[in-house]
Amino acid sequence: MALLIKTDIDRGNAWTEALNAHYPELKTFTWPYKGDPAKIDYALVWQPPKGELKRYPNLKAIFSVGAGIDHLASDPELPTGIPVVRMVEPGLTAGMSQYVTLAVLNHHRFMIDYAAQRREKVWEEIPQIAADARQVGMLGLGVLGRDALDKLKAFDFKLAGWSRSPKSITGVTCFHGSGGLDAFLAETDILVCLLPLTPETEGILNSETFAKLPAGASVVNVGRGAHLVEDDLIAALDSGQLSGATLDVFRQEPLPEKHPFWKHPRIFMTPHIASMTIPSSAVRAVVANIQRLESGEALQHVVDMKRGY
Ligand code: NDP
Ligand code: OXD
Repeated sequence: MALLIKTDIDRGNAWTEALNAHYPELKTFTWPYKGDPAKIDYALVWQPPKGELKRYPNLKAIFSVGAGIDHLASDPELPTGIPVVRMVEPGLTAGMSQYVTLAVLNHHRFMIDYAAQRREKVWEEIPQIAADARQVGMLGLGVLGRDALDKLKAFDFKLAGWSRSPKSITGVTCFHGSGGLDAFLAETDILVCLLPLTPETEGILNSETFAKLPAGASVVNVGRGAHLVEDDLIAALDSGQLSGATLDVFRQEPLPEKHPFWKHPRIFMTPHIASMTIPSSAVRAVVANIQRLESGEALQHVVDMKRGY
């Protein structure tokens, strides 16, 4: 049994070491692979070159190193009929909840304004707003969105969420479908995007969406860069409809040197690090799934490729 590893976010041989330690019977190879493609049973990949995976005729499953699988869905030659498994692992979930909490508190406590004041050497207090007077609205109530909301409960924010199918979550006002979006946005002061990128969700953070938020709301995009219409964000920030944005993901990564986001005073940015899969914890999810498949059980977290997530 052999597994091919292709990941840009591996540090050293972390995946190889973790897999060898947890599953010595599994042979591991790192990409680029020069051996016989027919000998590869599993692929564990992040952003493989388009057309790469079709080279392996005996693949039994494709594991995404990340939670998002848009890097696979966008491959026009992705082999069909082979299960694609997204990453669900405690380290990735914990990292995302940390980042979302940090970003929400940054906006709630006016840190973008204080950073501007600091640049101008201005010493001025901005009146504090009680957390229970603000609503945090989560676009996406999946593994990551739900955990982040759960962690935010500690701060007393009003919490709301929006998903495709109806949900009932204690302490969270739930909305769903296109019919529920406007009511969700109308009360949301800090909007967080944790949606997968699909044809339905692309461009969802646009001027129409921003106009439906209360004036002065802020936006946190940790989903994918293509969820955001970039010019619409700049217009909404410059008009004051939005007071700030935290962006971790971008249409083009790395963000081009001349991109206006770099210098925008009301944008806080990070280079797609909101959360990272940690091989030493994620290895258990991959190994358990391979063992399931090998013993004839159903795989967990298989993506519905028609739905796109
Ligand atoms: P899940 O698949 O668990 O959850 C997706 C959620 O989005 C579900 O609640 C789903 O609704 C909802 N959704 C999907 N399509 C629609 C739609 N058309 N309308 C309304 N709701 C919709 O994903 P995860 O929580 O694991 O991950 C979410 C995304 O976060 C990833 O796809 C990835 O893009 C991003 N991510 C970013 C990282 C970073 O470092 N910046 C790290 C990890 C992930 P329903 O429940 O009804 O199906
Ligand atoms: C992911 C990511 O999808 O890191 O896991 O973006």
